[in-house]
Order: sequence, then structure tokens, then C-alpha cells
Amino acid sequence: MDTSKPLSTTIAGQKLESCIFNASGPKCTTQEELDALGQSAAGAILSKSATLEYRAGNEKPRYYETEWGSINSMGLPNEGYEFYANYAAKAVTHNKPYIISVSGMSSEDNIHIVKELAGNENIAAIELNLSCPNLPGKPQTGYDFEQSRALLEKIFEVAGQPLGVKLPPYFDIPHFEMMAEVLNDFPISFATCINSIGNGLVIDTEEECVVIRPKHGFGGIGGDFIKPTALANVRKFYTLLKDDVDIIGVGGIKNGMDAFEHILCGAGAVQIGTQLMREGTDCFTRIASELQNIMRKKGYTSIDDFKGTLKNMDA
Ligand code: HRO
Repeated sequence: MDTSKPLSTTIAGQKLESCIFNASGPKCTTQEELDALGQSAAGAILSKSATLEYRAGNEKPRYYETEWGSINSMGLPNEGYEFYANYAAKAVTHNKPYIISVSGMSSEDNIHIVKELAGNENIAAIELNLSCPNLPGKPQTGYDFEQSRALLEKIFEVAGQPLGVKLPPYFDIPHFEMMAEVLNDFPISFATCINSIGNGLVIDTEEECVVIRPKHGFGGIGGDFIKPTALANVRKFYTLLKDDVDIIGVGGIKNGMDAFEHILCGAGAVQIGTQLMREGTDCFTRIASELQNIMRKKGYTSIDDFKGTLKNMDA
């Protein structure tokens, strides 16, 4: 472990100089946004979830911020997977891993995209999104354990890069166990916990109206309120998944202490969503510096010193 770089980490066998990077979704769709991530202190560049073709996404307004976080129903606006594959050649100039998020509109699309990406050496890893909550008529794959298994069986026949999954939040212990049982049957490299909490509702009481247009105002919730759920998911999957699976924590991280909590639960890296939308890419420098200050005070020289070491009261 390089103690001159206390925040360095390894995810999917790839070295990251900082364990803090962007969540797939905010500010990672266009070339300009990907370049900004490349130039920032983010430890990796992760793309917006890619579909087979360009998608304009759902009708606007489709994102809304509150004091405590956000609601979105973006509907997968993205440039199409070929754009993100082509960006890989540019991404190498930023000297940090470039990860593509894949979220096809069907199993066949996912398989096609993962197969097409397979030969591209400039793509460090793939994050397969099993948890988009915002596609009318399309349930989240991650809540259907058999469908998840069937998809992963086919995906690993064609995957060329290390591949991890982006999971929805789970709330019931048997559900954690059922998903872990599926994932432990495959050579997944990482699990990213959690996507937004699906299908919440935020209300403008002045107008007595919903705040986003798609799906009668229903959308994925991010920000402060989801941190306890995110921590529980990071913790559970850290304990349930095979030891060689990295956990990436996402949900409610807006400062160094939030990142510290995720790592304590077992995250080997953390992603920033709502706070990146709010603050822009400067958030990576600030959160990294806050986390390093916390580590210095506690006498930790690397994140491995406290990763997963959360104590139980009966221990
Ligand atoms: O684009 C979206 O609506 C979206 C996706 Cl794909 C996702 O995975 N999570 C989310 O909150 N929004």
C-alpha cells in the first residue's frame, strides 16, 4: 500500500489514486462532462448508463433538488454505447480507469453491448446497471433474482472486461441473501450499492403538485435520506459476497465523514451522485481532503486500515 497516497484503492484489479469518483448518472453523459471528470480529482471516470442507441430520455422537468437530496426520472438519456466506447481512446489521456455503465433496454441489448465492448483495452471495467427505476413498464432487473441470474449467465459468456453490477437498494434480509446467492455464482468483480431508492414522490405544497413530469411525479430518490439504506446495503453485501468482490458505496455521500462511514461498512471506493450535481467536480477535491483529515486524526494511513472494520455492540 502506497502511504503517500492514503486514498488509493484497487477496484476490479484497477488501481485508483483516489477511492472517490462519480456515480453513473450525474454529469457523465457528454464528452465535455467526461473530460471534466478526467481533469478532476475523481479516481475514475464512470459513464452514464449506455443503451444500444442514443436516447433523449424522459420529458422535463425530470430532476429536482431539495434540501435533503434529489428526485429524478431521467429515463436513461445517453449518447448510445458506441459513443462511450469511442471515448475510451480519449479517456486514457486522463490516466485513470474508465468504466462504462451499461443499461440496455432488454437482456439482448445488454448482451450485445457487453460483447461489442469486449475487445476495447481502454475500458477498465463495466458496471452493469440492474437497477434503473425510471423506465415506464420495465421493472428493475435487480428485484427479479431469476432474471438477474439468467442475464448474468449470458453476460459472462461474452464479457471481455472485469464486470460489476449496480444494485438497487434491498430492504429485507432474505432479499440480500437471495441476491448474494445469485452473485456468488458468477465472477463479478464488484457490486455498487446502491442505485437511487426507486419510485419516491416529492411534493411542492405551495402548488399542491408533483415536482417532476414523468410517471406522475414518481422517481428515484438520492441524497441524505438514502444514506442509512446505502450503508446497510454496503455492509450486507460486504459480508455476504465472496472475498474477492469489491464493494463500491454510493448513497448520501456529501462530505468526508459520509465517505468514511461507507468505507467502514466495507466499501473499497465510493461514488458521488446528488452532491456532484449540486457542487460540480470540485466535490472530489473537497471530500478527499475531508476524508484525509479524518484519517489523519484517527491515525489511519490507508483506507485498508479501516475498510469493513465496523464493530457490532456484542463484539
Ligand atoms: O436515467 C435514469 O433515469 C436513471 C438511471 Cl439509468 C439509474 O440507474 N438510476 C436513476 O436514478 N436514474
